[in-house]
Amino acid sequence: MSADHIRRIATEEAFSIPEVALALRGLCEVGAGAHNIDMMLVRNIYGSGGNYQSRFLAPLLDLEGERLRDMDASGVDMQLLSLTAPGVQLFDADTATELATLANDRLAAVIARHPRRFAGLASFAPQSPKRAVLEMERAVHKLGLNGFMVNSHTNNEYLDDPKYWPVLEAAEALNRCIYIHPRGPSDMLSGPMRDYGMFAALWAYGVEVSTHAVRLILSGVFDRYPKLKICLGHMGEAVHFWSWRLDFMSARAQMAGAPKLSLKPSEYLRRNFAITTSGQESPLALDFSIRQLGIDNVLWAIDYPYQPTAPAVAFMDGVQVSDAERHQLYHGNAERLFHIPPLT
Ligand code: 1WB
Ligand code: MN
Repeated sequence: MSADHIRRIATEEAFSIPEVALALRGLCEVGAGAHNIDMMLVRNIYGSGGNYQSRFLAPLLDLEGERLRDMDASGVDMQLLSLTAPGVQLFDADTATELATLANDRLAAVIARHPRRFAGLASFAPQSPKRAVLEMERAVHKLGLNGFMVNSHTNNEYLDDPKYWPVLEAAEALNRCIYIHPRGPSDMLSGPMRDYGMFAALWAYGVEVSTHAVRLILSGVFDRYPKLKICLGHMGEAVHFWSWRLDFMSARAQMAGAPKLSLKPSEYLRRNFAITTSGQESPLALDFSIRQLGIDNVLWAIDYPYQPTAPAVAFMDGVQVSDAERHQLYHGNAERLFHIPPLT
């Protein structure tokens, strides 16, 4: 690599393991949740029969072959890996806890073999908050993983629910960020999303996660856990675009009885959130995001294998920012937020 190469750390990069893929295929075979949006995706990717999305299965399961060649071809130094959506969140608590543990072990093993090429976000099973906390502690202290990944709602519940506060408390205490990745929206949000291909990345994913983020903000959990950091992909799922309106309307909502907040929503967005550019390669949206959230809170991502690598690199190489800012976007912020050792 040339002397002026900027380290590139991609921060929302998906993988799976055969055991999780088989368990998801098992859900298809028993006909689970036939009308559930996640099951539409699961059938597309893991079901037998083949579909336009089934081409993702092989690259998800591959870690050390084509994935590394793809990274090399575009000068991507490191992928921050995470178990792909819906992770373990469709399973019963025991299965989910077991599969999260297995996926985290596998992740740690591949990072140990390629410490300069991979870092990883640990999975946990919110279905059992108590065991989730134990796994989060193990993932950081024993496995050295870099943060956490959760695929939005769990059985239609969001992390502002007090039953999940131990998970938020653990992330804050461990000083590791929780990345909230999309999955099919919860039941009440799903109805209008079934048509026109809207059910996943096209539209439904963003509605699901932006709703999750706004619930967290308005519930007041960031007054309870002021150091908690949440990461959102897809250019922040557009939540920060709503800053002014969130501030204005939440003041009204508080006067009408909503929980009292010590900060404005826009202030929590700057203090408690970071966003990545996964699958959202608009220079205009990036420029707005940097100005609204601060350069420290914006990180580069590809969304491999769902998005092609080369255009994601071309996007970040081409945006009009200073050299120092490009370094932050490409690697400095990821190193700080995800505890990835800087190159010496
Ligand atoms: C797609 C994208 C499908 C993602 C996924 O299924 C995930 C898609 C789990 O583009 O069809 C993703 O992570 O962005
Ligand atoms: Mn993704």
